[in-house]
Amino acid sequence: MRRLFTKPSGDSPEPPSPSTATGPARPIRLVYCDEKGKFQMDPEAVAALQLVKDPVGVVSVCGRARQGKSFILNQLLGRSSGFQVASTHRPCTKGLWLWSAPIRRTALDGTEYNLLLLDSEGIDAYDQTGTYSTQIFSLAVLLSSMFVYNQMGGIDEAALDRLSLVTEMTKHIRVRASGERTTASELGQFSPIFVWLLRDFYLDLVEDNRRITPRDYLELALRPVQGGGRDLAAKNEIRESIRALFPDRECFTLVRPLSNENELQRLDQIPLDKLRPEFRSGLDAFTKFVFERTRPKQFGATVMTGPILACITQSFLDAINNGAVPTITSSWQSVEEAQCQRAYDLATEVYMSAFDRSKPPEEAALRGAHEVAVEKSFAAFNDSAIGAGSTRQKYEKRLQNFLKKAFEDYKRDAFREAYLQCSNAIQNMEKELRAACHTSDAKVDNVLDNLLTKYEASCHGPEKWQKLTSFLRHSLEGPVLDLIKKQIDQIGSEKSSLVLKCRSIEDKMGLLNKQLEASEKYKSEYLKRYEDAINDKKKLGDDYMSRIMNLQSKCSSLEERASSLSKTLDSSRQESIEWKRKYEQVLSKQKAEEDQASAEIAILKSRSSAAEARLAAAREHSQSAQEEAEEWKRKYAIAVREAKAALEKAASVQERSNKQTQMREDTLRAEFSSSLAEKEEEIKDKAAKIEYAEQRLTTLSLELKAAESKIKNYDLEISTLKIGIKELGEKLETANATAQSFEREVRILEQEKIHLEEKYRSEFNRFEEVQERCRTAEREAQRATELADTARAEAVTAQKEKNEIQRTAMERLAQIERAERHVESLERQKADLANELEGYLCF
Ligand SMILES: Nc1nc2c(ncn2[C@@H]2O[C@H](COP(=O)(O)OP(=O)(O)O)[C@@H](O)[C@H]2O)c(=O)[nH]1
Ligand SMILES: [Mg+2]
Repeated sequence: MRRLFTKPSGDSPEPPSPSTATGPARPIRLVYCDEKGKFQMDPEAVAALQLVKDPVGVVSVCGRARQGKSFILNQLLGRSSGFQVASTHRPCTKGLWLWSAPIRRTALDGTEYNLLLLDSEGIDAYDQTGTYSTQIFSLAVLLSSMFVYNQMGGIDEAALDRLSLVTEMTKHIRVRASGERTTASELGQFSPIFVWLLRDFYLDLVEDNRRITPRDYLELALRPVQGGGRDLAAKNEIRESIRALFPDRECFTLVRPLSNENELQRLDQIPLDKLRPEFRSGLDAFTKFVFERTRPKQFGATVMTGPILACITQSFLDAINNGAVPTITSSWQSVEEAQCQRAYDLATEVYMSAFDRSKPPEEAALRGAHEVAVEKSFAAFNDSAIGAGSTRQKYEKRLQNFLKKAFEDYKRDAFREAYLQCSNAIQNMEKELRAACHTSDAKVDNVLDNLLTKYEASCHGPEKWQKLTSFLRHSLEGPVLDLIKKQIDQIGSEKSSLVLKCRSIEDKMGLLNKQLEASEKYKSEYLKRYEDAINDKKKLGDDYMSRIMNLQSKCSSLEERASSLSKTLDSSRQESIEWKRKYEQVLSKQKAEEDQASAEIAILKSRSSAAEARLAAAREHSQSAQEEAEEWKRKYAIAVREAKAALEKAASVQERSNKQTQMREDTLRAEFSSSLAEKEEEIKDKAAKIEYAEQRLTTLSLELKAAESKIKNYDLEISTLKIGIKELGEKLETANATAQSFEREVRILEQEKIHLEEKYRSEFNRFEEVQERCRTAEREAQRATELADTARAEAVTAQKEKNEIQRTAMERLAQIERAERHVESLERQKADLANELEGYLCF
């Protein structure tokens, strides 16, 4: 549900100000009666309606006060509170109230629309004459798609009588502005669906012992009453007018919602499920009917929208306030007129702002911009305009005329301005061209190109090319031709100087080519020499390498031999040391033996001394025994003999041992001396060998030294060779550098040659280009002359056509004037007739 307005000001019936245009949904005054008794529209409601651009369907509920109208409207809204449900006699502000939030609905045929609910207040509350009630009643009928007449109880004579307001309505509304009084059936064509809602209905709907529907009940009630009498005619008239006014009608009955009287007073506070089921089902049927059958209100092709509703309400109120009778057709027409006028104003504004004034002033571009703006303008018009009849067509036509005129005016101004611009530009171009032709280095094609590009970009309009053509013709025949002739002369002289230059360059090139050949020859010779030197160097290198290898191998074999000899020397030395050690062993052994012999001798000496001692003892004993006896002489003699023998024996033993020792010594000596001699011999031999080896060694080391000195010599030679190679390399490098510098020189010379060739070619091309431009300029001059001729011929034809059109236009104007005069006379006739008719009516 859309919400349009702000919070209501509580219970106060005072309308909120239009500035509070947002907020929760609530009832707002649509129409009220001011202090002067004039009907007014509340600006807030108007503003709210202006926002509802889609089609609207209007359901209004009318009837006497305090009969549950507001309650039933709240049920349609699906709310317990909405429109004020009053339990007292305090009436709300008189008039029509609108629920601020339209209900978005889709009709059975798929049409989307906004459902607006209208509540009527104050009908017959204070109205003694009934005029006010009738006016509100009429207004509600005129504005609604569905008109609900709410009433307590059944349809009886009193109820019908109360509805006689309806018959009153015909006095208050007219279908057309002129003509007779409008009948109820005429009004019926514009009537809403009529629903008679009967509240607290208690009757059984039975007729001739069969159940009937509320609709049947309504139809029965509206059936003419049979009989006679004055009242009867009045009764039937009421019935007749209701039937005529509401051809599409329906009736719904609702039982009393609750039996408790007190609770009935505050029905809006009782939950729906506490109400009687019969009431609830009746309410459902009624709600369903309202939602299904309501359609957007329509008049002819114009579908009611929020703004139209506001507009038409105002139109009806104006009529009522002026004491006139609201006229449906005129009101709708005035609404259509106003809406179409607004649409027209808007469309013209849209056209003026949408027209792209930045487009160049050329027919096609301007027409394109015009068409775009026209499309937007018509879209704006169609968005706002209503109806499909003559009013709309009239405004469409006016809009078309306006657009056409606006476009023509704009085009004329734009073309005039463009013409002036072209003329100015051409004048400037002439000046510039003349100035350019007089400069020394004048390049007329450049100047012309620049001028033409500038002209093309900045100048527009239908005369653009004609002006340019005449300018070109004048320029080409005048200053440009002179300049070109001058240039051709210049180029001729330039060409001959270039040819001369070219020849000298060719000579130079021949010389340079020769130099190049010589240097190339020199280069190849040098390269050959360089290669030979390299080969020699390689050979020498190889030779030296092989010699070095040989020497190295010899050296290594000598080293091997020296090492083997030193090994043999070492082993001989080892052997001689061994022999020395053995000799020392033998010597020590001999010494030991000598020591043993001397020890034995010492022992023997000690023994002999012991024997001498014993002999001395014996001698003492013999002396002692001399006294004793001569006997002992023999013993003595024996002892002497024995001693002698012992002495002899000792001497012989000593001799023998001495001999033996001597012998042994001699043998040992002999043995030792022989072995010594042997060893000495061996030593001698070894020493000789060593000597020989040493001699060899010295010879070998001498040889080694010689080889080393040789190697040194070789090294020296190698280093000298290396220096030679280095020198050769350096020479080679310098030769390379010279060759490279020669090559560079050659390249520079070649580049010079290419450059000179290019220069020659470009000069040649320029010469050809100039010739070509000359030719093009001549051709263009030719073409420009042709174009000028064609343009002249076209201008003549256009002039003829213009004359023809002017003539036709004059004729048309005369026709229009005639038609206008005819229309005026017809209108005068019509006015006369109207006056006559009015006089007749008054009469
Ligand atoms: N008896 C009866 N009272 C009702 C019914 N609907 C509403 N009322 C009560 O009637 C009083 C007036 O209701 P309201 O909707 O303001 O009537 P309005 O003046 O016609 O808009 C309130 O106290 C409601 O509670 C109904 O169907 N039957
Ligand atoms: Mg009410």
